[in-house]
Amino acid sequence: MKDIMIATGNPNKVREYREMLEPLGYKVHDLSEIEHIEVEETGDTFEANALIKAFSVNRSVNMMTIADDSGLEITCLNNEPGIHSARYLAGHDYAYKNRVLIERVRGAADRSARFVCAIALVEGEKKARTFVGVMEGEIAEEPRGNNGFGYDPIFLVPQYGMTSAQLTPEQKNSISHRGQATRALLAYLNEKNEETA
Ligand code: ITT
Repeated sequence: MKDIMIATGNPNKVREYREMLEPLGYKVHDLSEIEHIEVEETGDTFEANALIKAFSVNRSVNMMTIADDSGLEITCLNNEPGIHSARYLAGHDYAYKNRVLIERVRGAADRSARFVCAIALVEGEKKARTFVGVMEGEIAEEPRGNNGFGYDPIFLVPQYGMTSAQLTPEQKNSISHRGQATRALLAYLNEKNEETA
């Protein structure tokens, strides 16, 4: 069994990583197993912040560690909320944040948006890599769906004609930014295992 620590305080991310990694034989660990570590996301890119999170946690555990920094970029809002997605309109719930974003996009000719996910894999103090996934879509006219989390109810996935909150977990993972970054990570890990076999 290959052990992997998911360095995130977001239980929805943990769930999605479990859905994707456990069927492949990974033993998924999360932060509930270790003492709380305060991490400041001071980077100005998704990749930089993912590395900060993964390095901070890897120092306290004896297994490979991944963290992801992710967010929603809306073209007509200069790619906001972007790396500030979790902190955007802090103190308000996502039902409110999603309504505000729909209002801000109302009337825009270009409703395009994308979810971005950078995964950092850290295997030691100097051993790190990042993997990025992007899912392109549009901001919906109204929030729809109860699956997923965060901005999923307002993110329209063109190939399904549904928001990512209307997709099943399997459908979302098969196309999502996090799913794509995870598959790139897995390809790297498989290649590495073959080399050392
Ligand atoms: P950690 O830093 O502890 O991992 P976080 O939720 O603060 O948890 P981020 O800083 O990476 O993580 O912020 C990501 C935010 O982007 C997240 O809170 C959601 O608002 C949004 N987001 C990312 N992936 C998403 C997805 O698959 N569906 C909906 N919203 C997503």
